[in-house]
Amino acid sequence: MIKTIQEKIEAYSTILIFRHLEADYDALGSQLGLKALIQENYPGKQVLALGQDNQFDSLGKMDHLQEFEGDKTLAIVVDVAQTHRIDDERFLKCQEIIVIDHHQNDSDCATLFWQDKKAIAAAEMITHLAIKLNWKFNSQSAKALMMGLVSDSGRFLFKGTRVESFEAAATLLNQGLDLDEIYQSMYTENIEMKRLRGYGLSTFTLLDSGVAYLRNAPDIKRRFNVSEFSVSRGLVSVMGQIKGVHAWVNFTETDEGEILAEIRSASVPLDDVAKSYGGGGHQLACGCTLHSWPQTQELINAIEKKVGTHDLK
Ligand SMILES: [Mn+2]
Repeated sequence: MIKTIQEKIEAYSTILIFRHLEADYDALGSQLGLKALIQENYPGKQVLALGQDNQFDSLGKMDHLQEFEGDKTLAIVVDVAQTHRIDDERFLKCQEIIVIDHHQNDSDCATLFWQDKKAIAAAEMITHLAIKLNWKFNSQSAKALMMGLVSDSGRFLFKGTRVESFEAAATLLNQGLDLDEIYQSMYTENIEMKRLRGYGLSTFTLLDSGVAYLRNAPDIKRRFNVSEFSVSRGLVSVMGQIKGVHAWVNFTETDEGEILAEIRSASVPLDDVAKSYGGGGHQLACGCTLHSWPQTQELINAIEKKVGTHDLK
């Protein structure tokens, strides 16, 4: 697989790299890390990272492409495998589409699919790809990949962190990274975000089944002066790592009236529940989009049922 990926990269002079919507550190770290790796190791190639501009400026900026001839172009999609979740649909026009992903979902668009469901981060996969191909790292690729690895592993805390995660981290740290600077840039929050977490922590509901949830109306983001992404992704973690909480869901209504459900679990796999609502992700960290508040109750019921079949302390 890795050799085939190398051959494809060598065969094309233009390579476009894509990642998922609602970019996070792993999506961007994998995307921009891979871009920097290819540029460093194949200097003649045109390599662009596409997708919406975002707030993660510390990782680097997105490229903008007006015209391109898809028939001579290789697309590499990282940290996502399904068309509807990929930011910028121009990958569909490319001659070949390599997908590199660690989520549970199958791919509906890959011409070459490298999936490793056990990898803690797509950045872990790309770091090992580079190690196996003897590619040179530079400070840019190492920093981007490290941020992806650190973020998706929850600072090497999440279940699924493995020997390969630390091997990847060791290789990246050997490039002379300033780990303190990386952690400061990733984990120093503004006061609005801290206040939002305080709100979430003091208001979430915990059911007798050990399932916890939060329901966030659209005005929460305005009340705390934060983004919708901050409410949806930032508040889910406040219900985690609490004794007796086996699974937890953060529901966030958008201005368009859809409800984003971020689902987490301590040990019981819940990705099948997310998939049954058109979503997906990982076994213990997944999500889906719902269309009404009654559906949130259905989802909670489904999770309670799944959790109830397991013997938990
Ligand atoms: Mn990821």
